[in-house]
Amino acid sequence: MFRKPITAEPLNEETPLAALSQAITPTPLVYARNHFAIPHLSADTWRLRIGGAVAHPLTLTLADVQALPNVTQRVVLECAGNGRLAIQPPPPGTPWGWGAISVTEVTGTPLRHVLAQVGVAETAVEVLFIAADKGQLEPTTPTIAYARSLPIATAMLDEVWLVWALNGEPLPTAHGYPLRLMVAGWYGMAAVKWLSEIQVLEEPFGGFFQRDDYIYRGDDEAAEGEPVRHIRVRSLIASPSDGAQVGLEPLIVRGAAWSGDGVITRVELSADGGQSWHTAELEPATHPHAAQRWQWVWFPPRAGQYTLWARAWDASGRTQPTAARWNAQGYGNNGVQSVRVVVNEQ
Ligand SMILES: Nc1nc2c(c(=O)[nH]1)N[C@H]1C(S)=C(S)[C@@H](COP(=O)(O)O)O[C@H]1N2
Ligand SMILES: [Mo]
Repeated sequence: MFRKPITAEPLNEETPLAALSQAITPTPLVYARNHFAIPHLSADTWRLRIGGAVAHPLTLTLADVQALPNVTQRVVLECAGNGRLAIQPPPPGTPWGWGAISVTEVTGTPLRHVLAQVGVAETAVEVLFIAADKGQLEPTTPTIAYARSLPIATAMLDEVWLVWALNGEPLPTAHGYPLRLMVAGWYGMAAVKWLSEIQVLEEPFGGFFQRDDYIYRGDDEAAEGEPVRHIRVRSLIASPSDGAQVGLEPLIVRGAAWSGDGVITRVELSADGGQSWHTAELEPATHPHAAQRWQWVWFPPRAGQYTLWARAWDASGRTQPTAARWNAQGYGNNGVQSVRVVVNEQ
């Protein structure tokens, strides 16, 4: 299996959907999503500066960060643009099919340990994360770094980590070496890679990737101008693959489902355009931030062409629309995926 190339510069590549039938996505198959060229940093010279509205600004080495209490968690990372290609006509943005999603085991320290060391001012409203990758949005515009903020209350949650390991190994260069942020349950834009500076802010951050990008406009489930945050409930079919040819015999349909608003409570499949839905066998939610795998045995009634649909429900009662969800930048489209299957007599 390989990652599927989407764009070369900057590097954007999808996880093959077949990999979602495994509990953990193997590191070489983890999708890569970049806005700029990938920076190559050395842990020896790298430092994390923490300043702004704090009592004691700090500069930490990687060893300093790794000396803090650490946790290993299984997490879904999904790009907010995942599924954009299914919106017709596709809105502007990286043309992602369905593979901008991975499930990995990350090791890091809750951010609040670092914030406790610097002493956050009572006037703080946000925490800003500035990365080492930089570039121009247009040939005539200034060079900017990738940077995103979190509300101060979010930054203090146990589910926000400074992460240095992926699947038990140091972060690969493409995934943020030596240190990245991980915000469980939020779309991937929040998981700032190649962290170089953390600033505690007394005013909300107005940078491009905060105020202009990653905003819902014209979305029927979000307020106008609402920031993109929690991952919308989604289920994807890992096998069969789209266009598969199968025999006229029982077929095990496998996939995974996840949500940023609660664990998955049910997955249903349809092979007849939504006329009938069948409940899949669902893995229990033993890792609350990971995906849950499911399977369903389909008995094709006769030879022919079929389209398989899967939809998930989460503990908050949310589910997926059968049609693609439109908004101006194509974020959070959790409309059901269609997988075409040809059933042959033999
Ligand atoms: N510094 C930096 N961090 C970043 C990005 C980026 O371009 N630069 N892309 C973000 C987006 S949109 C996503 S979906 C995830 C992808 O993480 P991955 O490439 O490790 O899968 O990283 C996020 N963090
Ligand atoms: Mo993303």
